[in-house]
Formats: sequence, structure tokens, C-alpha cells
Amino acid sequence: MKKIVLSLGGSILVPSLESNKIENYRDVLKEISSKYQIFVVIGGGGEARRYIGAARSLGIDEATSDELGILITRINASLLCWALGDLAYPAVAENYTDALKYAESGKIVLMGGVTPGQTTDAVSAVLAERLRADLLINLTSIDGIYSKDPKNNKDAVKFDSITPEKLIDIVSAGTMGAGSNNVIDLVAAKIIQRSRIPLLVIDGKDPENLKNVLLKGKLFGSVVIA
Ligand code: U5P
Repeated sequence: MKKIVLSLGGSILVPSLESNKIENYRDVLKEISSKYQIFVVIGGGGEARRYIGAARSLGIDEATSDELGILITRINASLLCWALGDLAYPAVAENYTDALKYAESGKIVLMGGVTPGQTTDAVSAVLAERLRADLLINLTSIDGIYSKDPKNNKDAVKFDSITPEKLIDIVSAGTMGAGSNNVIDLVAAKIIQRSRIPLLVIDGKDPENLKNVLLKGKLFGSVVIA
């Protein structure tokens, strides 16, 4: 079975606790997990950013603020994990070796953050490298990779396909602090470059997009390939 790692933003899965997409993603993950071995790395979303903001205003340093972010990613991952019931290994992996062990169950494996100084994008890239995954998919709030942040720059250009080197150029221009929001973090981009694992960036707001790519063979978003 092909191994697919999904990096699923917290703001995609849980925009708020009241209106979350967990049920929709549960249905899609159920379908795709019959064809692929699936690993899902969940981000912290707005909740992590709120906690990090509160920590900063208390004078707590960035690395310690990151630890708070990691806790929230694990809470989000736990919610999806337990919502998946029998389809998922019933614990969130806290390191890569555990994720590999949990995968022996043949079930969907869930993971959140691991260590300060990065985001869950980096976790998903390292996990993909450890697994020799066939594909890494980043499900985010924009529909691909742009030359600049399209939310603030009207002249941003979307790329259908770029090299890992070009990706590094683009993300190097971004900032790096706890809770930072780039299309993908620099650590992840560097791992993608060295591992040569293809990355697909698609809009995750509609969970059907994942099905369209993996089950219907439709190609959209942006692909990073060496
Ligand atoms: N975080 C880390 N290390 C990880 C994953 C996450 O420090 O391995 C922290 C960062 O502060 C990040 C926040 O911005 O948790 C939420 O994760 P994400 O939604 O940005 O991926």
C-alpha cells in the first residue's frame, strides 16, 4: 500500500470547536484509508495561536510558547483520533519511532507536534522521510503555493509545479516565531529538498479535495517535485 502523510492545519480541522470539520474528515479518511496507508499530522490552529499570544504577553519565551502550541496540536490530534474510533491507532504518536510502531497496526496514525522551533509542517516532512512516504500532502487554507502571501499581495502568482529549491526561496522570505503562518515552514522545505519526497499543497477547507486527488486522480493545487 502506498504511504501518504497528510499535514492538516488546525484551522482547517477545527476552525472553532463549535463548527469543526472532524466529521467530514472522518468520512474522507475512512474512504482513502482502504486504498492507502494514512498518517495525519494535525496543527494547532487558532487555539494554539491564542495560547501562544497569552504566553507572550506574560513574558514567556518563544521556545516555551512553542511547548504550549505542541500541547494544543496533540489535543486536536486526539479529538480526530478518537472520533475515528477503530479506524485509527488509539493514541497520538509523540515521536517518529512511535508513529512507525503504531503503523504496524495497519490503522490510521495520528501525530501532533514534537519539539520547539518548528511547526507541524516540519513534523509531517520528517515523518514522510522516516517512512519513505510516496507523497506528502499539505492541506491548508489557500489553494496552493504563491510567489508571495496571496492574502496580503494582490500581485502574488500561483505555481502549478516548483522545485524544492524554489520552495526554499519562497519560504525563506517569511518570519519564524511561535505560531508563525507560512505556506510551509523552512525546516519542512529543507527536509523536502533532501528527501526528494513529492509535496502537494491543496486547499483543505473542502475535505472532498483530498478524495478528488487520491481517489479520482484529479490534479490541482501546487506540486513540489525535484
Ligand atoms: N510547534 C512546535 N513544534 C512542533 C509543532 C508545533 O513548536 O513540532 C508549535 C509552534 O509554535 C507552532 C504551534 O506554531 O505549535 C502550532 O503548530 P502549527 O499549527 O503551526 O503547525
